Amino acid sequence: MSIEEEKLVPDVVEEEYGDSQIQVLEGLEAVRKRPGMYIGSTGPRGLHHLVYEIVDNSVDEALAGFCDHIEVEILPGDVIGVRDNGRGIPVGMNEKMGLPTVTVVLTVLHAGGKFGGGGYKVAGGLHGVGSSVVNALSDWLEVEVSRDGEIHHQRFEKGKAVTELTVIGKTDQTGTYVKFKPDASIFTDTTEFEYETLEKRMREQAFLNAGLRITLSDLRDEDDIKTETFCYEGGISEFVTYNSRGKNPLHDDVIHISLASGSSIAEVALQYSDSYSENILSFANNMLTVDGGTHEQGFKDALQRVLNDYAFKFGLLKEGNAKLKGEDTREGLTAIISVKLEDAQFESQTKAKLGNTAIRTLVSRLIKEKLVPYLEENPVVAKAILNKAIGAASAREAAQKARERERSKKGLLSTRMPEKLADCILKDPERTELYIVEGDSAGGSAISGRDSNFQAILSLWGKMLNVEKARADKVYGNDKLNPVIVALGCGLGDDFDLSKLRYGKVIIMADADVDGAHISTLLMTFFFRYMKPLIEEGHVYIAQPPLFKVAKGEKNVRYAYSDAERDKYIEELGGNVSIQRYKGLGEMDPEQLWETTMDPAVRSMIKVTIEDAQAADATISVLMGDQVEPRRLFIEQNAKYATNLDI
Ligand code: 0R9
Repeated sequence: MSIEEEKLVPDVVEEEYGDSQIQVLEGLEAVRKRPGMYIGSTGPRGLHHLVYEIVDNSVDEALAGFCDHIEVEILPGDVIGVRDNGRGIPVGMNEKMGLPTVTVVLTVLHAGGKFGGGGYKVAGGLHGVGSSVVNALSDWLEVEVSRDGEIHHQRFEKGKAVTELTVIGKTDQTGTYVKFKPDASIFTDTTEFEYETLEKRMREQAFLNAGLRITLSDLRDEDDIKTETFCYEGGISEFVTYNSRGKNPLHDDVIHISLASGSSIAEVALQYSDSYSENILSFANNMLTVDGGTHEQGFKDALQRVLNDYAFKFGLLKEGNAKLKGEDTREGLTAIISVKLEDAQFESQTKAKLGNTAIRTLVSRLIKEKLVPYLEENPVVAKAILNKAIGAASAREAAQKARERERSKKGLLSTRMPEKLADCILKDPERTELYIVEGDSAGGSAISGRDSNFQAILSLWGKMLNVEKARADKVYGNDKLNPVIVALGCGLGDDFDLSKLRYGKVIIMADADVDGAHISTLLMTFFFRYMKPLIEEGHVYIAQPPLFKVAKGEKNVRYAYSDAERDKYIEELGGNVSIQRYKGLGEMDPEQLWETTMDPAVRSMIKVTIEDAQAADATISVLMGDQVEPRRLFIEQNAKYATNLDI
């Protein structure tokens, strides 16, 4: 730090403000000592959380009705800039602290509403408390408040004010701009922001706050500038449409209902499709509640009750018929539940589960008071929904029977491995790998090329069942999937037991063409729906066979995995080379397959990870749709190249 700068730092300030300044420094110290307590982690998740904390403040200003545009920029050096066009954080003196309110907001832990001079109360009501945490965890942070015709500026370093709040210009606008650089000595894993992660959150916030405009820009690489604006007048209705893209809706309109009571409001949007999956996301005060809670449970219970009542009232189910189960009434359902309330109680630190019981009643009333009349006024829609639920109930009963049949046969089958499995010698799943290979000829090459100590090969043939388009009863006992289930050894669905997994790595090896992508996708969908922990725990990989062999004579041979790599090798070898394009795995002899795709020392594989199982659940339908492009994007976004160290 330079001498000039040093003069500006607290010494003087501390004498002047005494106790309050000490309180500030102690607070910041606590955050820097235990960052995890305040932002969950110091990994990538915690890093991105910093942006959410700042943006949440702008969203609160929007909820209060004073702001309609938020701009988020990723600047060179992974600096984040957030701008809103609200009233601007108050700049007047906070008498109690003896500091300007904006300084208090940025330096005092849990400041926010409390120091707002009583004027700060919004439906969200929870936020405005994170700015000081972000400040404490930043190498530096600058704030610019446009208010009362002037632009006020202050700079902080590692949470401490290094300048006074100073007027730096005139303006006819109002708003707040916060720019910060996360402290690399705290975020030791990485300080690099992922555009896609911020994109997902900003889009979500725009859906949850109808009409709010959020612009996200990535300005890090001047040759590859990205910018997107999210603004949805339809709010959560459009969120449902977005999440059910790729599915065939059973009714044209998204059903969108809301009900307010006191200071709380509950809002639900829903649509049924002909798919078999359910995709419900719930939010409390704009925060995703991954583990649900009273709002989600209230919705599910009320939906089940209302659909049963309708079915019996209008004769779709007769006296003596079994009632629809909850899961029957949610087959093919895409829904968003959003509640806003004061004093939200979360059952876990991560705010993943809402606990307020009054919200259960509010959501229940919402369904009863708004969905029942909707169904009665729209009998065609009601019939479509109920036929779906009744169909689901019969399929559930059939699946139950199929499962029981399989279970009773299991005694005979359990030790008999599939015919098409060439097993490995070792039995320790820490070391073993299963290659699932399409087609007998590629399977043959893989069997000859492998290291049979730890590599097992399972060849698949024929048309694989698309589980996205089949109900559970078709999956149990399916002759194409059964060999996979038996070879892995952990069962499926409710009976899935990861501890029984026979191979630590399950590697899908398919041709690098559309058919290959198709079979990989079908298998991933199957794992996702019926063996989710297998993906969640990082056991699923996709092999990466090369696309080209570039050779100069017999000695100089290189394998290229992309066009660019091919061109690089052509140049490196000084031209005049022979180039072979591999159309399929079958064209490689066993040695080549080992050398390029199976040898752990040199191979590269994609590890399939699901950061966000909920989002993937929505995407999997896109993936199984007829278009190739969304599928390619999914694979790109959800699969990460594993380094050779990982594999
Ligand atoms: C770029 C990120 N934006 C913010 O952090 C932000 C905070 C904030 C705010 C108010 C308006 N805009 C904001 N943007 C505000 C203004 C007033 C009352 N309440 C809130 C007002 O003009 O009276 N504040 C969030 C907390 C506080 N302000 C407060 F505690 F200082 F009041």
